[in-house]
Amino acid sequence: MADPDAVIKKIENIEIQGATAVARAGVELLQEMHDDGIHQQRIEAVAERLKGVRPTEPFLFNAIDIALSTEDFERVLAHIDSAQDDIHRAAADLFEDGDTVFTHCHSSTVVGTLIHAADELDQQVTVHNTETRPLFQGRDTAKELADAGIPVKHYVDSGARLALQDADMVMLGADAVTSSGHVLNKIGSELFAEAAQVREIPVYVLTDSWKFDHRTVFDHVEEREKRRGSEVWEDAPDNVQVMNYAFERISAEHIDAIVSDIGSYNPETFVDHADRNYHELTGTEEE
Ligand code: RUB
Repeated sequence: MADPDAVIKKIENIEIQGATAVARAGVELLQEMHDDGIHQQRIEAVAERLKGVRPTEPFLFNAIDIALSTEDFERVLAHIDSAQDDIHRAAADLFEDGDTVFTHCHSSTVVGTLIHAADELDQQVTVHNTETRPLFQGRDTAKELADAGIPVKHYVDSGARLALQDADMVMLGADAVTSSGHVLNKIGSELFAEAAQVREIPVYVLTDSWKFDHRTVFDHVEEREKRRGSEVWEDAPDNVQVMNYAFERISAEHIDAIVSDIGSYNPETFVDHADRNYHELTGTEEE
């Protein structure tokens, strides 16, 4: 069985990175504990610790809740995989051969969609992406796309204006979708979405419907992870407070469509469907 402390550490240090990979790793760990006959109380304690590691990850919370309440870990893992396939297919309709797609950070959903389009549909796009300070997740995006034969132009974060110049669309992942249809994603996402809107470039968010954060239904403020300042500046002077917010909110008004395993919708309609879907899956009442 994997060591729970080691898995939690990897998630905390962003060695296991991106909402989908984090949810998958969390459920796989609990499944192993369950299969090894570990006492339920201990499993629940690890589940609570997992939920606390990256507070802006409702996919992890939802996947854990559904897995524990149904004890059907395989079904949850199967959902994660099949939802990715569904999103890849739905999102590939958004671009045409020869388009340029701008993306930020590392979303396995966006990367998977671009590779699916190139491999399965022979749609060749060029990708403009940002390096994504402070942890450079954009390099993973660039490497994975380049390995798949997709041409990439890689920009420093502040070069996004230039990167957007020839872009046909912005394609972003999501960590959370709130009840108002806002999306939380890597810091910088709203800046790029706003800049895209000024240039009339459409903004698409690709997400598993289980990233809907039902805790925001009564207008609770969704939690926004703030990470240690040393990731940005290791030896910053004592009186400099380094503000290392991991995520920011892309306002629903800057999003043209949310493309998900349950369909492509405007943010408001997506929320209706995702909320209903969650309550059907968990057997809980809609608020
Ligand atoms: C990752 C990030 C990704 C989303 C979606 O931030 O913002 O866009 O998690 O990823 P971090 P995916 O590097 O802080 O985890 O599409 O793989 O679920």
